[in-house]
Amino acid sequence: MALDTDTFNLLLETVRRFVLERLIPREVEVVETNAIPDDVVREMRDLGLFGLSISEQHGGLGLTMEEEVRVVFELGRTSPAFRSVAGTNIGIGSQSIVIAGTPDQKAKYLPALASGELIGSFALTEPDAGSDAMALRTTARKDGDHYILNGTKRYITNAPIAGLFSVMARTAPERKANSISCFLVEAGTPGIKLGLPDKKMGQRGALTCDVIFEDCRVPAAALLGNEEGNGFRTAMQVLDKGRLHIAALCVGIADRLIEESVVYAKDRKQFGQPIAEFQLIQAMLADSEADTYAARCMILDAAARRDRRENTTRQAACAKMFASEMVGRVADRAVQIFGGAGYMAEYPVERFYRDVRLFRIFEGTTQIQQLVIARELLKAAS
Ligand code: COS
Repeated sequence: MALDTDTFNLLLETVRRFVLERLIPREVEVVETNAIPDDVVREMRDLGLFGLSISEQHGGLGLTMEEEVRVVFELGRTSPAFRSVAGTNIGIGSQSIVIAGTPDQKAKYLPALASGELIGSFALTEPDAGSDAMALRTTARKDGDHYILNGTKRYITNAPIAGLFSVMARTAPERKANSISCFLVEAGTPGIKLGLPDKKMGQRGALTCDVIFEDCRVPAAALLGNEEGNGFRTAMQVLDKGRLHIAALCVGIADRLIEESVVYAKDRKQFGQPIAEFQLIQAMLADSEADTYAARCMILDAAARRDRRENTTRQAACAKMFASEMVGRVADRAVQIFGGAGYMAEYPVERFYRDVRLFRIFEGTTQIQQLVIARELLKAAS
């Protein structure tokens, strides 16, 4: 259910101020410590950021998709690591349960995910199953009223701090969607091991690592929806939403990069005048602004369609592809406008340039989005 306009505008304004006053000043600390400070996490919990899209019935704010992306436009104006800690709880870390959980599973986990007391993590990717998600090898073997999980999940966001994993595992050997099921596995269950923290190009503070299951025994009640064979389709539905959320994040970062570029271009003088006076600099600013505006419009349209319960697989893939490529171009132009300074670690544009590279890769590469878009088009025409 949508919030009333005044309440929603107040939320947007609060998040905008929170980003400006509380998050942006802590960006360097996050890079240095590779962690989000506890007091910041507490404030994010108090603001309801962990439960934006989880229903009010389950303790969240119950935002529509359009409202969620508008909040994410704001959250995007700072290091993506801040968004990462809360974003998985309203995205891929909770959506399996929202989409396909039993009433008991929803009641058990969603309130703690919505408050941020529990961190959710989505465990799909494996060493040999990235883009080809259906090739996953992790198995879940039925053993009386339990399942036994074996396998390795890779690059799992928030795994080092997660309390709950949505684990896609094979309950049958054949290559088909029905062979894959989803299990809600609590951290600390015997048989789960975490790998060393991944060393990444950017996004310091957003934690990922391997999650290894070795004869990890979970009760049958951990089977999502109490039904074998719905794991793959659920994962795809989770990603349909997740891709819109990531696209919105790209727009927020692009806005920030444009702002940084404008301030720098007006201040930096060459040939006796601010570089902002040069039309070649203006052209880069204009291209970045038009790119960002186009992505924002696409995302808002896709989100509104999703709120109208239309199938948005194609639109979400379009938005994710366009926005992630777009923010790459905007970051590249920002570095160019900053010139030598843009290559220096002391300026945020250097950090964002590395951070945004991930968006063309995770939650489905650009090439996977192309494949999804084309398949949907061809399917609609047949
Ligand atoms: N919503 C609901 N169901 C979906 C769906 C969606 N968005 N996408 C696919 N499905 C269903 C299909 O309808 C099909 O169902 P049936 O078996 O009943 O026909 C089933 O799932 C299998 O789909 P498909 O045949 O398209 O599977 P493929 O193995 O060809 O792969 C891609 C599909 C490539 C699109 C998928 O593997 C993918 O998205 N890969 C990228 C994974 C990814 O994003 N990883 C990031 C990790 S999370 S950070």
